[in-house]
This record gives sequence, structure tokens and C-alpha cells, in this order.
Amino acid sequence: MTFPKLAPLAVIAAMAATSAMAEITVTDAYAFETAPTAMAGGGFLTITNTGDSDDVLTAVQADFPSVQLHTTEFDGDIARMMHLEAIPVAAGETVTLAPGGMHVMFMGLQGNPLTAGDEISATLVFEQAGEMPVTFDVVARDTADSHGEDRGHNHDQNSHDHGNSHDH
Ligand SMILES: [Cu+2]
Repeated sequence: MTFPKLAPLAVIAAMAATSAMAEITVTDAYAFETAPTAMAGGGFLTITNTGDSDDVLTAVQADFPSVQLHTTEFDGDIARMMHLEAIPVAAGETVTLAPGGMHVMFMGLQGNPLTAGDEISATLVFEQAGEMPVTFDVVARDTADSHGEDRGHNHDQNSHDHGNSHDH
């Protein structure tokens, strides 16, 4: 009578295997083109966790001197970008990084602006799902779905300098 004992074990093993997997889907990854003098550019994307365990985006890797996770906080018309250590993506949740909110910050662009039509190859690092490749399409600002909510949060201007001082 070994079979009745094996069957439950097999079920438990299968459940353990799936519960360790966060099912992450990444869509709509894009970045805005930047001015030639820009120090940094913002990347945006939508992350959906279709799995049954919470996950956390802990880092983005790309070929820039620095890549950070940022969020934006408004003090009236003044936007300040804050460094985030991680972005949680709970089971069943969709998290959108969009202009005026959370974003990926490609930093240290000096002399190498993001140009519409370019693609940025990057790797998202999740606690559970591990590394996921993603391609950000660089788009022109006037064709992007931005509706001007980026007001006061212009990555292209020297008044918003990521290169030297940074608010943590
Ligand atoms: Cu930023």
C-alpha cells in the first residue's frame, strides 16, 4: 500500500514548488528621450504579479553608471524624487511605474542622451522571480502618453541634478 502514501507527498511537493514562484509579467517598458545635457532619464513600466506569493523589485541593472528606483513626491508644484530601496509587488497586484510617480532612473548620462527609437536593455531583479530581462523603448516626449503631468519634474534640466546631490 505505498501508493496512498506517495500521492499526498507528490501533491505537497508540487505545491511547494509553485508557491516559491512569483509569476511576474512586465509590460509597457519605455523611457523618454532626454536633452543632450541631461544627467538622467526616467524609465517606466508595468509589473504584474500573477502568482500567489508576494515579490519585491529590488534593483534594475542596465549599462549606465547608476540605475536607481525612484518615487516622486509633490510639495505643491514642486516635485522631489526620492530614492526607493525596493518596490513591492504583492501577489495578484499590478504596480505601474509612470511619469509623476515611481520610475526607474537611468543616471550618469553625461553626453549620452536617450534618443527616441533607441532601446535600453535592462534586467529587473526580483526577490522571488529572480532576474528578468526587459527592453525599454525610448520614445519622444510629445508622442508619449504623458499629458503633461511631468510638470515640475523635468529630468532634463540642470535644476534637477541627479549627478551630484541627491535626496535620500
Ligand atoms: Cu528620478
